[in-house]
Amino acid sequence: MPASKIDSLGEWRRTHYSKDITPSNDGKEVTVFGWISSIRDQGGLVFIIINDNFGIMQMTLHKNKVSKELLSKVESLSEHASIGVRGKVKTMSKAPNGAEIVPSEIKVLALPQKVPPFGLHAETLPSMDKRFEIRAVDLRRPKALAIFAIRGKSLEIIREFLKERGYHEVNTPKIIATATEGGAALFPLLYYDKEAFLTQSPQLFKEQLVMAFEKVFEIAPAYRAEQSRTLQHLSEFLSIDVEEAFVDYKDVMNTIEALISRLYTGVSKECSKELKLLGISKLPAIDKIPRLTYDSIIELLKGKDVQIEWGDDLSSESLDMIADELPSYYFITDWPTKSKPFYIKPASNPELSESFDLMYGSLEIASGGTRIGSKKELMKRLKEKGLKPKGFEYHLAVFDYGMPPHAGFGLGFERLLMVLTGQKNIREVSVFPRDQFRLTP
Ligand code: AMO
Repeated sequence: MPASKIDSLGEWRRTHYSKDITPSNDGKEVTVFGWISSIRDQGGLVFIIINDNFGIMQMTLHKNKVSKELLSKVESLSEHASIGVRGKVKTMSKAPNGAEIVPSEIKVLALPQKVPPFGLHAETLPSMDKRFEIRAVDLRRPKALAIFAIRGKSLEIIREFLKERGYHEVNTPKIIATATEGGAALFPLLYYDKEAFLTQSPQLFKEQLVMAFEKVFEIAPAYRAEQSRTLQHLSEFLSIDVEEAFVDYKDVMNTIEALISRLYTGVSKECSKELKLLGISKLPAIDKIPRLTYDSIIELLKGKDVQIEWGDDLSSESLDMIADELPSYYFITDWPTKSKPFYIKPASNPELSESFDLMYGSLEIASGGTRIGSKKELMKRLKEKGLKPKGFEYHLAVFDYGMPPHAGFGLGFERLLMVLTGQKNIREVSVFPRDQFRLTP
């Protein structure tokens, strides 16, 4: 594209956003900026949809009423071009927000040199890998924008909910010395001259922090070197971690229930346009989430064509069968102690633990439990799990000073968003997903 076709920004600055192009500003002179998501040439009229930070606005050009210069500029435009527009707001019931802009001047600020291998509004898309090579452009699709509007709003609602209830937001180190989540693999790294790892979970930090803050939460990335490529695993995901003193796992499940309920009400209210765009006419109201013990799940599986012994973790095959009967949210509680990490508290029958997983059909959304409060017991459980207490000395040390009873949970935010936005692949709800085969962009 010849450089002469590109205008400089110069002194132009935005006076209004798309959300301000409404009948209440009828007649007002405005300067707006954005990128073009659609152009329709209908004989004497050209309709251009411009996207900005707050949504979309329409610019309408009457070909026989504008200067040659303006017309030739408009003819040079295509989807994805970035432009600035000066013009007057005019009430127009069919336009987004009930008004449009009739331009007097246009600045062409960036023109695409390539046509993306997918249309912004296309129903069928090329493979995800192809789209993700230019993810920033892919994110301009209205459906992707809707997902991330819901993602942003959900985070806001969750933070607000936790803060209202008195949880302190904390940030803990992401470079750590020892593993916490047995099964999940670590990413090793060189920390000066020592081996260190990227954190799998802020588990031990959040537990320690209840000593001082009593109620804490953290929203931060967690890293898992997942060896298989699935639709629900990322190597880097956003973990919502909550920990609280003087409660047990049942109280924590109540908190999750209230959190999910608030999230659904809030997203329904504030993101109805985005949900509709994603084909979701209405989110259900979530009130009580059923609680089923691990034992009852095993009973349920007994009549089915699946091999499972008491004490086994639930295979994806088993989970699919459970999902046929429990397609929405439910908790699986009181897991066998041996299937849970060392910090989970065994129940009065020590074969069982005070633990739960929050499920949505076959998808695990969160897990948590009551924690062990005594150093002696924690050391015993570490050994039973084949871990060396020496590696956890820094953690065990604080238990000498009186650790209050406490409980908490960790929730995979992208998985929750998959459910909220109806996505089958977790990568669609992450701006730049990381998996075994993707380290760029
Ligand atoms: P857990 O290992 O079950 O528990 O992880 C908590 C939640 O994190 C999500 N999750 C993932 N999401 C995307 N990609 C992954 N690779 C991935 N791995 C896990 C899941 C899961 O339920 N410390 C405990 C929590 C606690 O007890 O407080 C923990 O990390 O949704």
